[in-house]
Amino acid sequence: MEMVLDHRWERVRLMVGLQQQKNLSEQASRMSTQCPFCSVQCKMEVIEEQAGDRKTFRVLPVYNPASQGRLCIKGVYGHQHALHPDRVLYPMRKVNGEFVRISWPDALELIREQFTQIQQEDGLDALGVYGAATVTNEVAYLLGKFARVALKTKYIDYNGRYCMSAAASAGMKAFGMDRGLTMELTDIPYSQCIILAGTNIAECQPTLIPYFTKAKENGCYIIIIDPRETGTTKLADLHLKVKPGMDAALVNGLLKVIWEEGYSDPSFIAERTKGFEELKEHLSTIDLDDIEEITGIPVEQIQQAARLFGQSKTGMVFTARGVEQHTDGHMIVRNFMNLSLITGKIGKKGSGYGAITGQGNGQGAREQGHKADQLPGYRSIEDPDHRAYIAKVWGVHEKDIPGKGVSAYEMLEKVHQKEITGLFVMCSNPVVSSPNASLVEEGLNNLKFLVVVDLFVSESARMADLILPASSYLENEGTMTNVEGRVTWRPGSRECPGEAKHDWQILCEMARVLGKEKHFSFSSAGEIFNELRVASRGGIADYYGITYDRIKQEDGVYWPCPSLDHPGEGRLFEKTFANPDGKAEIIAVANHFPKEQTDENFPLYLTTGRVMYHYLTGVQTRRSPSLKAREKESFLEIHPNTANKFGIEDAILVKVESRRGSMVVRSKVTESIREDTVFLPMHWGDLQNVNKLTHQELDPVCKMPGFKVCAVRVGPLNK
Ligand SMILES: Nc1nc2c(c(=O)[nH]1)N[C@H]1C(S)=C(S)[C@@H](COP(=O)(O)OP(=O)(O)OC[C@H]3O[C@@H](n4cnc5c(=O)[nH]c(N)nc54)[C@H](O)[C@@H]3O)O[C@H]1N2
Ligand SMILES: Nc1nc2c(c(=O)[nH]1)N[C@H]1C(S)=C(S)[C@@H](COP(=O)(O)OP(=O)(O)OC[C@H]3O[C@@H](n4cnc5c(=O)[nH]c(N)nc54)[C@H](O)[C@@H]3O)O[C@H]1N2
Ligand code: SF4
Ligand SMILES: [Mo]
Repeated sequence: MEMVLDHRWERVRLMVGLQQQKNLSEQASRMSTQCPFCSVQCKMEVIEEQAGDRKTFRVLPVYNPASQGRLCIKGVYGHQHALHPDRVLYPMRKVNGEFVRISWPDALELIREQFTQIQQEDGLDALGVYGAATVTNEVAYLLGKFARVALKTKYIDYNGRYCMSAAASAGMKAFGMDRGLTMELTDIPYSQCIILAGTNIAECQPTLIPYFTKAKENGCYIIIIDPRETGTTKLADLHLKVKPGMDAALVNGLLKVIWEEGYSDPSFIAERTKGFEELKEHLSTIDLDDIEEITGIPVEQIQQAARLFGQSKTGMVFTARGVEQHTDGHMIVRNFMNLSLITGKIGKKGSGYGAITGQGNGQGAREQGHKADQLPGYRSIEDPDHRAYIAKVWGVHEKDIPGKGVSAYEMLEKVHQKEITGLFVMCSNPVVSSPNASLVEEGLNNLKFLVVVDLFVSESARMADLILPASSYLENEGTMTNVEGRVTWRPGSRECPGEAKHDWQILCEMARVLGKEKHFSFSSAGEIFNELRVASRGGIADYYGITYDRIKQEDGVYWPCPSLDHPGEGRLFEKTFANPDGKAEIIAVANHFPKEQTDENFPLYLTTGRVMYHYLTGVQTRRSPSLKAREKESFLEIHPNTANKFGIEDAILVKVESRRGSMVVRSKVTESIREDTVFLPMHWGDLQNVNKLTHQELDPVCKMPGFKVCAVRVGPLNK
């Protein structure tokens, strides 16, 4: 087999495989766990050995159905942050600008006093809850319940709003169900043509790459849509280097060729879908030369891609944040879904649609009711029947469950406007990860009381009045739903350091001091999961048939799984879609242009994203010596012609400015990026916080920020 990739993960596997053969000393303690980072949720053992007076740690991969025994470099070094001396070990209160250690009872009393006072002065909705999709299903479930039952506030949302909300809302509308992958990973090698749009799997879910190389060995043709060359584009047979934000238009071109040249599937369209007539009419107004002009992709390449996908018997479309994090992300994703629908390439072996999830529990945390408009089981907080069902599970009156709140960024705007005056943040770093970060920082400064629950004093925790110490993946038991929609179980295999507590314990204790103990009397994650199962029963994301025992015995169980004897559904939509009439919804999508355009003052597009060695805002990976050494600082990817035009040499410090702010970063001059575009990774804070540049416009449907396009200018720092 010809290796088309720089298989960094392969070398890592080799390395850990060799380690595996070494004998373990008798004192070795083996911690069974899952990686704290991406959605593949690779399984591993972290082995702690005493060598004289030194402790050593090494990591062995363990087979699970998604990772198939692979680990990437982040997984291999994940324990370095979890065991780092910077871990927050005690509750810490800010006194005269300095953090001082306080006891748990004092911390809880402070929360009771401040939350009560804020709600008395400013109303119940003056408290906001900000969660994350890195927490377990149990914690996501409990956070939603905590906001509605213990705090009685309508304001709860989470960082997944910045992550997958466009794919989630598009899946719900088009298919009637939002499960990232509509197929199993093991279906990928059977696909004859794969489109990867705005997804950098080689750096973001590296252990999935072998599924794609296997498909290539089987003759699959891979088309990649990305403004940059990445680890993933090395897989491409055809790379469409699209102008950022112009994917909807590009897909209109593909759809037009597929329809006009007869590659659509008329019987699938007639029997399984609705809305095609509207799309057909829309396609008749699309002009391929226009599409070439606005997307930067030549007509011949559009035709080539459309013909290859159209003519293949099987085919898959995968998207990720590159096409979702736009001010029209919902509609862009809908257009990619149109591609699967008009060609009938979904619901059968070798075909399907995949919106690749990001965080470890990116899928599960968006189902358990910790979104502004949602109740557990993917239920709607506005549906009277759904409310009544959950009220019964929670033992409260339906009318006491608050209504719909607002999205993550809108909540932070309310903080800025002093409508929300107390904020509880669990497992997120919003001053680095939110768009228009300066406004967010200003807002957090205005708060009467900010509590941050974290492993470290992150950039956001630094601003808190109270920091609570959380447990890490090595310590905290619970379930995570992986990229495939498979529910996995991660044991807690280490004692919490210092006085750190599990997120669920912290929520239960806070509920107790707030007088809501009877609704939160859980003594283990497993007990919470059992309530979650019942709460999800009958909902779209039905976990009722999944138990800890089953997950352990079966190595994970797919949802939906409505009963104990149900096997769980790997491949979805084989016979019917989940919309009430069983049909998928096709929709006409306009040629979207990004909200912020370039001009004389800000002549370049900025797009943002990830690198292999760091994770999200970098709070964890910047504390891992082995990862940090591989990518020490942020960088600006810029094309040589563009660099030349703006007087920028390679590896010098440059200033990048947008209409909202500026940052300083080192240049990386490379032909791998379009001339009209520069790229910055998102993993650094403060002076290198890329979100000082990004804008606050949100998608009207799903409220996703437009992280992937804004207008900037660049120049040498010392001019
Ligand atoms: N190493 C690493 N892995 C991660 C993470 C991490 O931080 N680091 N984070 C995890 C999380 S939470 C997530 S959400 C996922 C994200 O996974 P991805 O979405 O794959 O990652 P990104 O780098 O944000 O964006 C993917 C690609 O989109 C391209 N892109 C930018 N603008 C456009 C555009 O307008 N159109 C198109 N077609 N492409 C565009 C970028 O060049 C980039 O290569 O990764 C997960 N895995
Ligand atoms: N410009 C730009 N901005 C982006 C993106 C982009 O592509 N471009 N991507 C967006 C995406 S996809 C995402 S997902 C967001 C992520 O944005 P954030 O949610 O801010 O990301 P993290 O860095 O994962 O922050 C998690 C914090 O929780 C802590 N933590 C880790 N594990 C635990 C735990 O078990 N319990 C508790 N209590 N704390 C824990 C970590 O130490 C860290 O401080 O960023 C978004 N922002
Ligand atoms: S970062 Fe993702 S691919 Fe890498 S080891 Fe962790 S879960 Fe696996
Ligand atoms: Mo994400």
